[in-house]
Amino acid sequence: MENEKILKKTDPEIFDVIKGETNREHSTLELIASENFCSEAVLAALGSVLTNKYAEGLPKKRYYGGCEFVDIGETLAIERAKQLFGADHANVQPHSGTQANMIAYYALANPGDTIMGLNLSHGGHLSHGHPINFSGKYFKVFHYGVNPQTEVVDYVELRKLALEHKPKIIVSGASAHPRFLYFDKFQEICDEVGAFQVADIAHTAGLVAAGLHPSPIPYADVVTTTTHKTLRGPRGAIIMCKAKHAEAIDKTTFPGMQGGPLEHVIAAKAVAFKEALTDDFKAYQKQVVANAKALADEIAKLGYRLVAGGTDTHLMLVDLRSKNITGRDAENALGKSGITVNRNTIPFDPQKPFVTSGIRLGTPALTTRGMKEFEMKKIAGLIDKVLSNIDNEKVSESVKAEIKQLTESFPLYKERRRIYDTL
Ligand code: DSN
Repeated sequence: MENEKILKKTDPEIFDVIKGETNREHSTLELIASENFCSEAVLAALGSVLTNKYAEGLPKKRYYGGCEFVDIGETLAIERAKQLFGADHANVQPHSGTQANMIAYYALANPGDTIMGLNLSHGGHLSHGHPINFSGKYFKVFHYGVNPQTEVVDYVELRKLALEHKPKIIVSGASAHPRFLYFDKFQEICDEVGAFQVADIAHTAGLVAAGLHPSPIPYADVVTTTTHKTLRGPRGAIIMCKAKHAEAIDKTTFPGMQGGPLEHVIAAKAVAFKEALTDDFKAYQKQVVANAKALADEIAKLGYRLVAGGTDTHLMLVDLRSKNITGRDAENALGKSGITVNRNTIPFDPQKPFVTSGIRLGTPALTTRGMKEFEMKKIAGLIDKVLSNIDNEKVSESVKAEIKQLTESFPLYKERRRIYDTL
């Protein structure tokens, strides 16, 4: 309360930004698959004096004095990450998922070497070798894709391409692939062609930690993940690896790619990992997956085609072509009614990436609010109502009213909002 008062007095404009965003998060339905709502404990660590400290280096091996407390915080984060995923080694300093991937590539390969990653338009990620990203500029890239029939990663094509191009690294991982990825299959191919496997589990990390998605840890040389998606921690990333790569990963992180670590974020990562080690977190992840299945089933019943026929995970891709709507129009119409989604290319999309034929829906954030299968079915109906009546103000207003009821029944950051309202 005191902190908020001080902020309001010092900078009322930024106070209003934070208040507005808190209210937006509470009053809308967040279906962006890569977003979530972290706990008050995580927020408390983020907003702490740990932001003041320079701590280049690693715990007990720093280039600055006065690191006795941040050393404890960072060691807790490292040990908890290792325990959560069963990893040999963890570095908790990467500022973002893309930066974690950059560190992984530079630790294992040299600029100009060949890497392979999943095509962005088939569900990959910019940092998996897209030509406009550092990964596509500094490495020679060959992309693999999904099978046109099954729309899941085509391991046969991947093996063929890998044998042909002999990559130094094969990146396994995706940001829009609704079915399981099998890291053991990736590893077989890596072993055959002498490549390193870098698994990017940014999307599924929470599911992996809860044992609900195959883990890359026994196979991949290096595993990267963000900490703010299904893991429900602060915005940031970590890298895990086999013991033999520990030194290269640590040195490439600092001094190779980064300067001072963000110790306030690292402390918040430690808090999130502690939360993720509980049975409650496992139950939460189970519900995330159950909710995704319920939402996908209902969306399919309403006549939409789902890429890869459904989902094994927290997300799904909806092909809107049968309804004659583009992803861009759907994202805009849903947004106006209070349902936040992102447009997304579907495999072999005839539309440009700025327009797209699909939307991506994910359940981590709504599940954090306590919503279950019943609400997912209702939300599928609301999505269909909006998409079947684009530009119909009356329908949009009636959907908004239903969303208000729903969000009031599953309040978010209630105490925080109450305090903001009293100031
Ligand atoms: N932007 C993230 C996502 O939405 O999946 C990936 O970086």
